[in-house]
Amino acid sequence: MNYLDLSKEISYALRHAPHDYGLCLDKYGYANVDVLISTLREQERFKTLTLNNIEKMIQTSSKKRHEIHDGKIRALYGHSFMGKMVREIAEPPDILYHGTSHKFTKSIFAIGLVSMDRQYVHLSKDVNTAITVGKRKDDNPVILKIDTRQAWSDGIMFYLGNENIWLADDIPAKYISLL
Ligand code: HQG
Repeated sequence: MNYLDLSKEISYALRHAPHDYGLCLDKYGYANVDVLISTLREQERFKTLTLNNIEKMIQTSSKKRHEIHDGKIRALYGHSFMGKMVREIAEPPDILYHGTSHKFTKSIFAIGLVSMDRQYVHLSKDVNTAITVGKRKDDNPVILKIDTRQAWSDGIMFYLGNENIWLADDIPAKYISLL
């Protein structure tokens, strides 16, 4: 079993296209893992898929993207489908970071960070994580620093993603500076 392929497929199903996989997500983003397994088994490359494979894929992945509880599985971040999944509101660290492409910075400093195709803005706990995220878009990404302490005290909401990624509602430009 190729765990990278499995991770990508499960991320796609849970983040962007649950209905295509026969999944109905609850308001926290959880879906029945047995239904997911039986849908994925229809593909030749996943025809021997077991729950154990999925658990191993989650454990060995470089990023914690999914979690399983009581027979249900969800993606921890990255969602795009309509309607907002309920995430746990939490007070963020004083500073968070966002790695992105130089070509977006003008717009970000004009209108702030917006969630674009996803449900939430994604922020990184540390600079290294932000660099990794930004490199998906730009070989030499720009790293933005977010004054989350001020944003939180002004009422902007932040939510738990995983140990490295925080989720947030749109972040106005006044809280954003260049690192
Ligand atoms: C940009 C991956 C212009 C924003 C990563 C970003 C992450 C603006 C892009 C997770 C803008 C959206 C999410 C504005 C925001 N004007 N551009 N006003 N506001 N943007 O991919 O944060 O590997 O939806 O800077 O590692 O890059 O898939 O978000 O570049 O954790 O598990 O709009 O996805 O995780 O891009 O990445 P994305 P992201 P996985």
